[in-house]
Amino acid sequence: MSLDVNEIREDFDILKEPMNGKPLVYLDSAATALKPKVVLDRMAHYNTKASANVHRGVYQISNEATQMYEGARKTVADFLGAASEREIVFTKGATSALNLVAMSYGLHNLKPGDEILTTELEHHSSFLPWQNVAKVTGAVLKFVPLTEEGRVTVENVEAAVTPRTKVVALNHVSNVMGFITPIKEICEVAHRVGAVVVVDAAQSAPHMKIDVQALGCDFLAITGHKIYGPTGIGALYGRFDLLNAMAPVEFGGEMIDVVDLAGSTFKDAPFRFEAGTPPIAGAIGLAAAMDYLTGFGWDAVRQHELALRDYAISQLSQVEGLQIFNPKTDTGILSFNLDMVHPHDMATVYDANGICVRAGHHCAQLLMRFLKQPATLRATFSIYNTQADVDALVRATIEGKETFDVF
Ligand code: C6P
Repeated sequence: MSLDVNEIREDFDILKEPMNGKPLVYLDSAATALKPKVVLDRMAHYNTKASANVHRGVYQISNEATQMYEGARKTVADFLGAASEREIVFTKGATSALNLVAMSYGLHNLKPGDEILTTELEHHSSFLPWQNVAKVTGAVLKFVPLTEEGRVTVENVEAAVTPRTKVVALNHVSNVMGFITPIKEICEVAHRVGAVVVVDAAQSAPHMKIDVQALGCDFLAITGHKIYGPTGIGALYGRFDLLNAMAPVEFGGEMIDVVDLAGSTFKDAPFRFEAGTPPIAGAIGLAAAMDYLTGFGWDAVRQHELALRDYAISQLSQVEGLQIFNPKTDTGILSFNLDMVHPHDMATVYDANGICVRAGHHCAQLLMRFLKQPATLRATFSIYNTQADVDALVRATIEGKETFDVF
């Protein structure tokens, strides 16, 4: 089955709103995806019909709220193929999920001389928490060399892993290159030396089926707003034995077992990691978004996005002086620059044409250094994008080239 994009576009009111007097062409879903009506409706339902706190009240609407919130946890567990919803911690997003692993597992389990393996392909949210763990614990941060193209390979991980490797932290899909990392095989290599694998799946979760058990990873982070859900919600998957042995990093309401002057005890995972009132509407919205997305079928989603990718590459390649940094991208994420034109200048032309793309270092400065670029343009293709969107992008690119042509 292929996607009915016209029907999908009806679910996103924002696509009817012009930008700078032009029809909106939204090609920045890797930064944040648009939110369909069903997500807003389910959040509104909670806020208008059952707006009570969870796990606390003994009255009807509080029970309803708890059921919706815990139901959302089950939806996330199913979405990720987790063995149990006890392996799902709700967080603010991928950043806080990755920080949680580093600050709890990392700071408590690593010691001087231990090795953390990561890559220059990482988003800052996947790299900086481990740089901090290395600084605090005396562990050594090591980098898997990327291929010339910028990929992480199993062979290079295998060559970099040592008996001292305790953590392997890397993304499933790069937010700049769109490459898929061979996580399953890397997990096998890492587990041979007893290391845990922490996967940043912020950019894979919106585009492909994730099965944490099949991947064999120990931790995996996702963020709701890239999966057509709301901002302020994400999730950490953690293998239950690991998660339940980890110390909380935030302390407060509802994460406790017994509180006493002499000391306190805490609930089992995942609740010990959810101190205070959680983002209830966010969790409910995230579950709605996951139901919405999986309803299309992963094959149809992937086929649609890859067809747009192929069309965009074929069209953009004809623009003289345009360099695509990832012509073999595995997803709908495309990074490019026009010779001698700063991406922010180009972004102003796109903006004037109603086109949203991202220009900048994409929170991946290590990778910008690898690419020898201060910044790039990035367009991402998603379920609501069309060939007409690609055509608009190409037209504006040619206009930008003519506007800024320095030769
Ligand atoms: N990348 C982008 O434009 P948060 O901000 O916590 O929702 O997600 C952080 C994050 C983590 N890992 C990867 C691979 C990401 O791409 C992101 C967010 C956005 O590429 C904003 S910088």
